[in-house]
Amino acid sequence: MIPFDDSAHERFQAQGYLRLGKVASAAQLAGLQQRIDAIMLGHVRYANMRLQLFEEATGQLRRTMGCQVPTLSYRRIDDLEQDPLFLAYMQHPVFAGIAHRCVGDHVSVFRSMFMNKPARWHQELPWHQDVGSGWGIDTDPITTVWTALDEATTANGCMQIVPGSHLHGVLNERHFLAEDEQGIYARPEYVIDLPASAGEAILLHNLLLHRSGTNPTAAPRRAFSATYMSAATCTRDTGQSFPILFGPGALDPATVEGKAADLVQTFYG
Ligand SMILES: O=C(O)CCC(=O)C(=O)O
Repeated sequence: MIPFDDSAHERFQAQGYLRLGKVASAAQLAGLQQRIDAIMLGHVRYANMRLQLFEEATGQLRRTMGCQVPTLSYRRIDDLEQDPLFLAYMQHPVFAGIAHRCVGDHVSVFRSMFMNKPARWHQELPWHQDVGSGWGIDTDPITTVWTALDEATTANGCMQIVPGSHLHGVLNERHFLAEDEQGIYARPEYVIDLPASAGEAILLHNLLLHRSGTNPTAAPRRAFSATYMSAATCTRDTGQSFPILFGPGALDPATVEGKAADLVQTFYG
């Protein structure tokens, strides 16, 4: 694990990403791996949790509220800050230090999101930045921690990034890059693979260009990402703020309750 000192902060600002090492203990990682599978299989249930299901019959992605089908093929799950194990991980002292330095004393989470590439997953995630007007919030966040829950390799669709691309600013308000923009900003010679071992955490600038490929292997490639931002950040339509991770009003894993229904009606991000 590397300390987030001045030199680490400078490297993050210059490159747009920083390997943080294995922040979770082996026991904590095993807990997160087991918990996410238990959520997908409906053994641990949250009524107001948004899941994205891949339906093999139609080849379409469909959102469900709460687990409606027990399967390890969910593509994405949001609202994980209501789960005590994921909340405790997001509040790890290493992340508290980073959030304090990059965001401030009062920090909320925009999305606490499981991203899955189930076994034999044939869809690519195109080049994008994690900002844009489509997110519907009044300030673009800049710090996301992405954690590999399984080893991510070139063979199973690890992330690819363009180091330094965050310095271009917002390239496309619609989140994904258009083809001509890819030809300018994500030329093959600019791209590096970002393999990671299970439990490894990587700090990503939200403006950093990233994508990931398919997973033709027989095992899933699971990951968890959390976006830390100022607690003052609100949705543009309703003025809704987001769950607090650090500072006054912060959620506590010992007392956290299921998320309120009115916080999951509209999808931001
Ligand atoms: O895990 C991946 O493949 C990509 C995740 C991603 O795009 C994100 O966390 O913003």
